[in-house]
Amino acid sequence: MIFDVLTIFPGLFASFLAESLLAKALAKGLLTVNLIDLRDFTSDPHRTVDDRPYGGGPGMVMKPEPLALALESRLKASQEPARVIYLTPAGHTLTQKKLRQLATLPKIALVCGRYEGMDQRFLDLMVDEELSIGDYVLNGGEVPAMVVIEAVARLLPGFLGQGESLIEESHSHGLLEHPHYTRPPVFRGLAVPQILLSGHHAQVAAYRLGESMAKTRRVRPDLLARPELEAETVAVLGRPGAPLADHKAPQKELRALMKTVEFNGSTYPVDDEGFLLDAELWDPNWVEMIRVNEDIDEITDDHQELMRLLRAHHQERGLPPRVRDMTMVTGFKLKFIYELFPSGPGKGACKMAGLPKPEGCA
Ligand code: JCE
Repeated sequence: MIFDVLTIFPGLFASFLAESLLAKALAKGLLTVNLIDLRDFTSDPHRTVDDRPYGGGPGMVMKPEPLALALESRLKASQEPARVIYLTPAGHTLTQKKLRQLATLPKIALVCGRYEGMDQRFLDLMVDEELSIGDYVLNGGEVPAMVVIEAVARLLPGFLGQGESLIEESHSHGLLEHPHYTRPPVFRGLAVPQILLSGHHAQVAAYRLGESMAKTRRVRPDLLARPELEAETVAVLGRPGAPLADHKAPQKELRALMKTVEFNGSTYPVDDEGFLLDAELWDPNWVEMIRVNEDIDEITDDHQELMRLLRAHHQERGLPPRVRDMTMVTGFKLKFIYELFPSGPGKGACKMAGLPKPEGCA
């Protein structure tokens, strides 16, 4: 993919193209950006690119000759004619759909205006398409051209890792993004929503879809106007204005209640009975801490196997196994579980395995 950028400010593009994923894509040859300085296509000593508007009025207009000569010089430089796009607040609004079309083209010339705009005859003769990046006015087309380059580049095969591009497809269901969280599990009194720590993929996906729908309804209800989305959103959230079900109500600040424990320099968020709240943080150091607390002499292979079985069950179901199911889930006799974990299957085994407290546990 080749971009030719026609501008009187090529310097504006230098750091934009020299950093980040875009720089990598340019280095890989995934795309090429040719910067063309319109002043190189003037023939007067002052390198003049603008002139006063016919009919009067404030401001200046870009002269057509340097623009036309610059485009024609690019035509000579390669066989392939470019799709010529002029960025202007008077253009069609750029959409992701439009960007997907642009990403299939071999060559695009982006014409950046300044002043009050271009001589209309250049537009009539040489421009294929006028695009606006949104309903606001900038001082020129350079920032809009960068927007087009960046948004097209990330659609090119190989720009994002293979995985990421697939993710993009499966997530572009026309809704706004769900919230994201990373470590630490508690930040300034706000905890990460419990469901995200559970390790249960189906429940996480359902939670995120609900959050996306709620956000979209709040911020961009216009995006829900498609009938299939409308119906699905009502199915998940109920009618607009209806109170949210308890389990879907936004989790506010019960968060400050979360405790942490520290062991050998690691900090773990726990509930008030000491069960680990973030399944991701489970590690040998946690196991060692519980071993000491539970007064167990040594972690044996049987301890390890029991924990593996409990964790597998939790992964699959999203819930820790209930104590009454523990024999069935693990194949271990209850008496043997008590020998391994003298305080029992819930308090000892689930806690050491990094699971939440199971239902029916004393
Ligand atoms: C531009 C200007 C119109 C007064 C060349 C603005 C595109 N989405 C966009 N916002 N702004 C632009 C844009 C693009 C090119 C030019 N101006 C300034 N435009 C009326 C001033 C000149």
